[in-house]
Amino acid sequence: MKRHTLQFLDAGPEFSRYDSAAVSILPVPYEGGISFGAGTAAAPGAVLEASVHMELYDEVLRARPCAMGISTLAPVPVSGDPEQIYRDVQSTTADILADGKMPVILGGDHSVSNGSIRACFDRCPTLSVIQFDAHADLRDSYMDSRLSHACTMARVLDYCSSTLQLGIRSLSAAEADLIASRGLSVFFMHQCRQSPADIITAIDGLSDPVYITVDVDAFDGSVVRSTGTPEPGGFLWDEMLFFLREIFLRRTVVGFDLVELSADASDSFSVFAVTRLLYKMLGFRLDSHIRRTGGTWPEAPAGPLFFTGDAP
Ligand SMILES: [Mn+2]
Repeated sequence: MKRHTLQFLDAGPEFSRYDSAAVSILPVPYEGGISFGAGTAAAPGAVLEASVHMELYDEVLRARPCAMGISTLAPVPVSGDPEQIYRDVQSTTADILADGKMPVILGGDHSVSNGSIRACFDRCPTLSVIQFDAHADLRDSYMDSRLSHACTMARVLDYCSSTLQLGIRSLSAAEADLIASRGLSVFFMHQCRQSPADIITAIDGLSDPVYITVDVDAFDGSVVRSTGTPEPGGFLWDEMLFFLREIFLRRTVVGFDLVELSADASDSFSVFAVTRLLYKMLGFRLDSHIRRTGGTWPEAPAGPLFFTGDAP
């Protein structure tokens, strides 16, 4: 696997070596599927650059999640057509899984999730997909493309029937009809805020393992302002961490992605929020593993089989 010239965090080479890492970050600087604002192609680079300024210690977990080993791969080439990018993301994600590591896809627009979710499903046919997003993304096609960022959950539903959509507050009447007719598990933003216990129940009802796709427009604009198709409302930072923590504790997360950040040189806050979110989620994953296996926090990367106890 080809390494990125930039590595997530500034933890030292022993913490970013592919062979010993538990996690592999795959940047996909692609924005061909977007419809409104540009800038998501620059997001992976901006996150990697911001990450070197981030503290490695997690004050909630009281540990250094970087000890799991986090390797950052060279970006997926994005000069091809959407189908080619889909296949490239799918095959690289499959390779990461085959090496016993958790794939983390760093977009790019939401269309990049198509390939990584499909790869996780092919390896784990009981996969559930949890989406955090302002938008339902249930259109069968958008602007003549079935791989548009507005169609991501429609594509997932082509093959995966276990889904949970959280934070939605923008959808068409046709998407609302689809949710009703298929009985999809969708919690609109106001429901997330009013009935968090219902979401915990829904998480408990999902099959394992779980893939999480986070469109950062799920956040309130006070947390992430720079995103391609912003919507008012959304999760505050602590609300998002609460739900993510519950997911990681209650389910086996096999992979996740962070998409739709729009890099803007005048807004370092949004970039840093996404960078911190990525690291928080990695910490949750390692903490969940340690709790299940009864181990202790590692001092150094423990190798590609680190998740053997609870991964495919
Ligand atoms: Mn969205």
